[in-house]
Amino acid sequence: MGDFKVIKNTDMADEMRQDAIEFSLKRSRKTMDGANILAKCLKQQGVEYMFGIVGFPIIEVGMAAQAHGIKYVGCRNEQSACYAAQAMGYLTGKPAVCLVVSGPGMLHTIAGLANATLNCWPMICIGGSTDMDQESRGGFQEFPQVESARLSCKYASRPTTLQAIPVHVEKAMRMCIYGRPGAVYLDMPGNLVLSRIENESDISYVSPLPLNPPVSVPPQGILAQAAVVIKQAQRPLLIVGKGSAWSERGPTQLTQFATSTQLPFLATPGGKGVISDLNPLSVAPARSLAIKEADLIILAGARLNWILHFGLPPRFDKNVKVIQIDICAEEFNQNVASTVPLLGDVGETVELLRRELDGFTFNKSSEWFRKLIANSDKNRTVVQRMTDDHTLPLNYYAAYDPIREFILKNDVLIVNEGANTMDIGRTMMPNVIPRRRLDAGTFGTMGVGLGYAMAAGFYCRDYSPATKVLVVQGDSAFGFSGMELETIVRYELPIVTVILNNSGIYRGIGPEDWKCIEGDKTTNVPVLSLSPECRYDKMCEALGGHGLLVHSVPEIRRALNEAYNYKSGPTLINVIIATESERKAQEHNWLTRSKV
Ligand SMILES: Cc1ncc(C[n+]2csc(CCOP(=O)(O)OP(=O)(O)O)c2C)c(N)n1
Ligand SMILES: *[C@@H]1O[C@H](CO)[C@@H](O)[C@H](O)[C@H]1NC(C)=O
Ligand SMILES: *[C@@H]1O[C@H](CO)[C@@H](O)[C@H](O)[C@H]1NC(C)=O
Ligand SMILES: *[C@@H]1O[C@H](CO)[C@@H](O)[C@H](O)[C@H]1NC(C)=O
Ligand SMILES: *[C@@H]1O[C@H](CO)[C@@H](O)[C@H](O)[C@H]1NC(C)=O
Ligand SMILES: *[C@@H]1O[C@H](CO)[C@@H](O)[C@H](O)[C@H]1NC(C)=O
Ligand SMILES: [Mg+2]
Repeated sequence: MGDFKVIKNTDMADEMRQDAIEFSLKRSRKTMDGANILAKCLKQQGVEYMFGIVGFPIIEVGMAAQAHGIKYVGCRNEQSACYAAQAMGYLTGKPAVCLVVSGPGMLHTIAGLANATLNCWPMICIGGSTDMDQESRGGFQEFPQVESARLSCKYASRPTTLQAIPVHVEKAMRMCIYGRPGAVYLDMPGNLVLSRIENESDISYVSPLPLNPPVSVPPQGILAQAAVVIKQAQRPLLIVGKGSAWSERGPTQLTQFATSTQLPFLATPGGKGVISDLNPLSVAPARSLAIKEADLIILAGARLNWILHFGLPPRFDKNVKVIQIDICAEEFNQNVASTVPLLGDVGETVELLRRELDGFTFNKSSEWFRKLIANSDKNRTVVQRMTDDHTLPLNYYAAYDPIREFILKNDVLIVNEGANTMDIGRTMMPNVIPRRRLDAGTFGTMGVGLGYAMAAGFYCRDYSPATKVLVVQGDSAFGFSGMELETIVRYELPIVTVILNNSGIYRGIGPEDWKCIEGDKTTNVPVLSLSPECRYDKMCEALGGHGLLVHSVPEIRRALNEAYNYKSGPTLINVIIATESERKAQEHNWLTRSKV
């Protein structure tokens, strides 16, 4: 009797399962769920890439995204996914999406969102969240996500009905890419992901947003004022920032402007390559002198924040005039009064300014120019001396020499992070075209490297196949997201990572000294130290990639060539450098003071 009942129940369960499957198949033909409406809107609005980690309640969103033709990249940590999405937005000019789960997943993206917003890079983060009817009742991974995102984003919103999704997606696109770019957050409650609408005609889709933001330029009268100020300047300096790289025709127009005016220029880290670093008008090696003595700076899409020492004494002249060109009105008069504020697209504005200058050229035989060139040459001599010193373990400059040589011979997209590794890398690795350098940027964020590298890897694969991705990281920086090597292996990206290993943050201690540490390591190991026996190259091999351990300049040179012959995945080159290899002495230490 009992047995019969069990069998009967099983039959019934089977039947019900069959019914359920048929029902859902039938339903899915006619109806649309939130996940699919969201994916369809993202695709319509031009989203091409999605980086993320799935789980409750957004697995269906990831699946729907793939079904609608969006490329999905599964990462190992939400921070990296978020960094990858923003770098992709910067490289392609089209926002990418970072897809994450509720609560901790979403919170792991906050550092990345802040990074994108401070850095003015566009991206959309989509976070799943607790079902709305469980809110404030202790729902699974419940957290005030929209409020949490708001401080780190330009904009945050949550659709509450399926019909509202298209409007929220279009606005998310618009907010992250129009005006000054930044991050936006879109919250997707679990119940909305799964709920269905019987007839898709009840959804009004929004037509795709034009991805080239509207362009504005300053009035002619103000351009004329700027031209007068430029002609009067004795010691002018053009400073090219990341905004110039973002402006659609910025790189061409800035290069024309420099060529036609013959003004000496410097680039911020994000502005490197807008005008080639190899252009003879570059006075990068004389940066300190140039900013200290300039009587006029033309600030093209750069901010007077910490990277430019706030534009203030002692690094700048207290009477320096500023012709500022920016897309964001709120940025004018920040820290230093703008002598002439030029509000508009950087490239288009510079183009009008060039016409206004009507053939004016700065005198290349002037005392100012000669002084800058002499100072540049002097600095080059100092650097050359360190570069030529091949004593083992290598100093940073010597380790960078073969890397520089490689970059000059190839089209390379550089990812660079660390402290000394990045600061020295900025001067040792030239950029000849724009958007070929991704570094810890305005926020100084460690851990961005491999996420940026993934974006760079897919970007090169899909848009620029002849370009090679080269990551140069400090050993500490690598540690933040080293596990993403597995992601890079999984997607077979031929990314080469060079680790400049000094066994620590800024500096470490070598294996001999390490052995001498006695007693409790928590009290006796210096706070800057990392493990001196760490074989990061073996880690890459263990995950399915290729690993090389090198010590000398010829070994680095050989390793770089060998690495790019290994085309089906990542190579990690572990370069042992001196634990005490510091930067050359700086005249002003206030940006490096916490490092000494
Ligand atoms: C998210 C984050 N955590 C901590 C820091 C502080 N910090 C600045 S540089 C750095 C690491 C520098 O060491 P490494 O990457 O090995 O480069 P090195 O200077 O040794 O070449 C750290 C941890 C940071 N900038 N960002
Ligand atoms: C869906 O709605 C449209 C417009 O309201 C209507 O023409 C169509 O017949 C509906 N389809 C179904 C299957 O109900
Ligand atoms: C160039 O050299 C001068 C004088 O030695 C020094 O003060 C300055 O910091 C150097 N500039 C750069 C960019 O290294
Ligand atoms: C440029 O400057 C040099 C040095 O001051 C001067 O001799 C020369 O006449 C100037 N040339 C022009 C065209 O002003
Ligand atoms: C974000 O990442 C970019 C890319 O390197 C970096 O330049 C910037 O400093 C970072 N910004 C923040 C706010 O972390
Ligand atoms: C890192 O460098 C130190 C010396 O600076 C060395 O002792 C250690 O073995 C290196 N780690 C490796 C190879 O991963
Ligand atoms: Mg280090």
